[in-house]
Amino acid sequence: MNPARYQRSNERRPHQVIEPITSQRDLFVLAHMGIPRPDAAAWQLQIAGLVERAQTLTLDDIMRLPAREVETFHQCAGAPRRPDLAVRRIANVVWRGADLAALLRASGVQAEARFLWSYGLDHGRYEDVSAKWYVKDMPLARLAEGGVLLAYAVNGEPLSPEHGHPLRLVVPGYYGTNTVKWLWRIELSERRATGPFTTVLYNDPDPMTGGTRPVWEAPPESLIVAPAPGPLAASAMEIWGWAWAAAGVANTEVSLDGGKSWSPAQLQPRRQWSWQRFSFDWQPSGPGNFTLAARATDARGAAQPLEKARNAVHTVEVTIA
Ligand SMILES: Nc1nc2c(c(=O)[nH]1)N[C@H]1C(S)=C(S)[C@@H](COP(=O)(O)O)O[C@H]1N2
Ligand SMILES: [Mo]
Repeated sequence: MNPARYQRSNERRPHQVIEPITSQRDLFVLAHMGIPRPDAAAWQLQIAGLVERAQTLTLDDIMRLPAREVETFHQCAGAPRRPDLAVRRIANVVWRGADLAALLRASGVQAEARFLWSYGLDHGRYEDVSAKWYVKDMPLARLAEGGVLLAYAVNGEPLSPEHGHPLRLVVPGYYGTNTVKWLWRIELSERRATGPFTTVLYNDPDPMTGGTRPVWEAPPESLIVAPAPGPLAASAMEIWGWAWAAAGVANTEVSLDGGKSWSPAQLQPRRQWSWQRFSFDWQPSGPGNFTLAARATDARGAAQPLEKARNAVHTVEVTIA
């Protein structure tokens, strides 16, 4: 691995997240233990565990399968053990790859299989844990909803080393932590994976059950792109940004008073699992300080909390001269 340590780079401020499709060059990089740099010619993917026929595939084998493209938001959940912190690390990309559900159907899924484990080539230490590999899991039932890819390209370009070359898992609607980069093994199991990234990390308290809940699906969230924080002229303007949710966003609202009162915003439809643009025309009533806020509600009726959540409401402080 090079480097063999935690990587976080290419972070952007909300008002910089303007382009509808995030180029690979602008995409944030998150890697817990470092960046492995496998030789694509020697690399292989194993499909194992509760399948009728275990398989080993080369990159050529995977690239010969029918190619699928999926547009989806790509979001880092933030600190693994801080469900109360919103980091707003968000992008929207088009992944290209092979359909994992079709490949597994061809391998034959055994009846007892419930979870899909995915292994990345990276290993080592992250904070107080150490791992032989980066291993994540997901419910096998998610495959039936479609869009789960073995991706080798993003926005038409091959994956760069930082973004998972030669292959990564893509689970549209799930937080980024589940999109395993440098993928080398898929394993079907009756139970959840046992490594640190699915046990001590990335399990949030669940108020509904009193237990914990894996950081899988992304709840509704939104980000104000414009205006940027700071001084503004007293002229008419558009308040706009992006909204997204695993289930799709059903409506968005804007507040001019820090979330005390809300007005409906206009919302564009989503494409596959893409983020959705919202906008609100504002004519400031006069000079003063305003706390702009946006709130998304998803297709299941869940809304963003005001604070203390990964998906807490984003606010922007502006001053009208
Ligand atoms: N193998 C591996 N895959 C990984 C990670 C990792 O540390 N190792 N980090 C995850 C996290 S937390 C995020 S947010 C996304 C980031 O993907 P990107 O760097 O391509 O934007 O990759 C995920 N996949
Ligand atoms: Mo992340």
